[in-house]
Amino acid sequence: MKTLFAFFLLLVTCNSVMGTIPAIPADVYNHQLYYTAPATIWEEILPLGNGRLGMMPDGGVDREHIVLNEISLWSGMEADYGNPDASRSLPAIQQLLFEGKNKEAQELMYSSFVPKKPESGGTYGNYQMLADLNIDFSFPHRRKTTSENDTAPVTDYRRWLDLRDAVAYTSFTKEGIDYQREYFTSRDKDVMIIHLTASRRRALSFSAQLSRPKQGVVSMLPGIGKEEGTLLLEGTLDSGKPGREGMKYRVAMRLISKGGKQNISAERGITLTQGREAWLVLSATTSYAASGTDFSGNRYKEVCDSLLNAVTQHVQIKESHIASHRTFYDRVSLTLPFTEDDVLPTNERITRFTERESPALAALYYNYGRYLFISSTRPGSLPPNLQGLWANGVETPWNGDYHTNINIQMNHWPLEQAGLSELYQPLTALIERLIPSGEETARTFYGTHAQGWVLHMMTNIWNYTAPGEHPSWGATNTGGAWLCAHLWEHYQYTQDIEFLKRIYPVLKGASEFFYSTMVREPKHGWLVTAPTSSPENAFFVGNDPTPVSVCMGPTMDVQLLTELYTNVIEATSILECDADYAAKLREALDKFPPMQISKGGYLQEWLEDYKEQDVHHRHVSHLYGLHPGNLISPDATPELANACRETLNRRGDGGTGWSRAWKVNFWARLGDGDRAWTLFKSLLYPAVDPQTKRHGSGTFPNLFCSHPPFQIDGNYGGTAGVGEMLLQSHEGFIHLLPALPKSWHTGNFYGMKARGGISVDLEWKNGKAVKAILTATIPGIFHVKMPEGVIRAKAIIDGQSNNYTGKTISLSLPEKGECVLSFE
Ligand code: FUC
Repeated sequence: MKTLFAFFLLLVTCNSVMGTIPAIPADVYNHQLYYTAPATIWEEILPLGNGRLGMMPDGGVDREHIVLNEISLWSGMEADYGNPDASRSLPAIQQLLFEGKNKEAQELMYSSFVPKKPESGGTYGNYQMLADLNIDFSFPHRRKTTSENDTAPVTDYRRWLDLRDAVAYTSFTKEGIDYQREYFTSRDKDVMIIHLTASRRRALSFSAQLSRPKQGVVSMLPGIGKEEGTLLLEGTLDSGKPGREGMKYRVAMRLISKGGKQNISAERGITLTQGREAWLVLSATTSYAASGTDFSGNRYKEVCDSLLNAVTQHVQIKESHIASHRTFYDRVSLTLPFTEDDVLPTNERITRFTERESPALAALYYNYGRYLFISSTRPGSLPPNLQGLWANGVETPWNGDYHTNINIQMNHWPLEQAGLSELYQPLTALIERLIPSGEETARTFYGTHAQGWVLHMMTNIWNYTAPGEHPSWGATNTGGAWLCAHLWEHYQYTQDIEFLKRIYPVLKGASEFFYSTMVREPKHGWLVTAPTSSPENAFFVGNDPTPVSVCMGPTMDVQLLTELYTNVIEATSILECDADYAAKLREALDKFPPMQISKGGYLQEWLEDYKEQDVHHRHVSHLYGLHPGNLISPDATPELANACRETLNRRGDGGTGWSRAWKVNFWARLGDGDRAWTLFKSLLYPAVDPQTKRHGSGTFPNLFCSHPPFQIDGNYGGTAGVGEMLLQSHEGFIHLLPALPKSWHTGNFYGMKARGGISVDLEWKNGKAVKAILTATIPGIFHVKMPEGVIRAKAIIDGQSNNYTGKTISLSLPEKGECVLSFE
């Protein structure tokens, strides 16, 4: 099936407006980031990762600095945050909310409804970089130089990242000698490899050291017999609790070389003198031992053995690494109109994009998002955190944790559609591990009558589920409900009943929490969450000038819980269980507040038509029902969709990195491709001010999204947005080209997935679909929709040809059945 579009992939998709096509095929630039100088800031560096180990080489000529990461390396420890004051004060807080005294309710929360801190210093911890690897090079001098500093010029410098192969390179020429470095992180062997070559004998000399800003001790394990030794960096992080050890980690590095002389010592690191080809092989592990993952104590001890193993196979490792990466990466392809700007180095391409649009940059961004996802998580690992896998310090912004009021969710938006379904496993496992802690939190914070489990708006690898320490942002208690939407989404895409059976108790437990704790607000008798907040916006009550955040039943909660209850009800009917409970949920759903349109015409964010403190607030939580939720659409609920449009116009097209990415998705769901494209351009706005060098919102030279600072959610949200412009699946329809911007007039994609277990390939020209191939994993009737109105198409299913005409067309496909649709 994929071969159908292989031909198109090789073609340069030329934007005729832009004129001549460079000699190199466009497709290369859909899959490559490149630069003509070493990185000067971290956000210019190319990220590599195997879902657990990460490295970022800056391509420095004399000194190469490589930041290393390991996804489980966290300070802190598991702790009890249960605060008995919380459940005692809950009735009073709710009463104040019933009386419209939100400020007083919030004040009471400050003193009572906050996590109990067991120790000063904090056991919550944070994600930390693993280590710095610095490689200092010395180059042979052809001519006699007068001083050591008299360095010869570097020519033909280039560093690049091949997204298809997941290999990065640096190459340059100095004194007539060509140098090349290649870097990759192998998943199969679980090692990081740097392969260094010089075009002349005895031209490669360097010294490689491992270090860490703190808690790192370097030592060496001598080799046995002829074997070279191993350099180690080890340490123990803070647990945050006096007397308790934190997480331990170990990094190990060895050198293999052809020619030259090796030396190893704890003080100088590993040195090579006058070699020609060398491999630095590194591995690392931590003592994090969460059940069901790979991070066991044994691995910590065995890291040096695994390294030895890899060392003996270093040459073959690259080939198997590329093959295994491609099993993920090659599943999907996207080609969009190309311009001559696309051959520019990536940093210049981003800058040029502010003046002249080039749709192919969206294809690169989409491919990069897929690349980043494959690199930042894998089954058995942890989900990508706020920075994916890549952190360059021991103090990571927002602890580099898992924020659950948008961020970790956005991280997972593109994955199902991009055919990376199994990469849901780390998130699923993380959610399952949270349940015991979430049950505890439900009881301590909400009282003994509280059932099920709850997660507020942030978590970490230590299963934190309590409210955030500041109720103005920490009170949101629908983080778990939102994560349940993801579990359901995975089921919808895969139709995997075994998975549904596994996650049903998680969904049910989340719904039980709300079923047992929601209260009737006095004005209408609606069932609402209380206390809570609409992330992380504030409003004014009456004429009181003090902004408050704590409220009852904000729109986002209503939407999330409508979906949660509906999904649980549907699961009970698929799994034929819990009919009585489903009936109770149905009854409760009837008492939920409706979505309301404010007198200003926009969708109301709160139960009351409060005036918000920040009209341009980055969170647009009340539009959850439009995206990623499925409660609002221009076809099914036109009035609400209009209100969403008003809301978005009022919020504006700016915002932090991830906020812009979300807006791409909103406009795609509203069927406005050009507006989605405008937002995409805003997301791609160069984040580094050329004059001041300060960082704003947009995109860094290495295409990392800038909140600021770097936060990976915007990358994943933007990737999802590109996908949503081309293919959507909700309300029982597969929407082809639902929001195509005018400038994306010609293109193709293959391998994208839609809900219902279906794969879609599509080719379009002049803004109109020409040909599509739908492949079902399970049998079913699939309804296809397109924005043009009436579809006229010939469909060939199992060799049988039929003509279809209609606003939607319904195709019946057998298991693994394929339908080729040719549009008139
Ligand atoms: C949420 C957002 C912030 C930031 C942080 C990590 O709290 O409101 O903008 O993205 O997460």
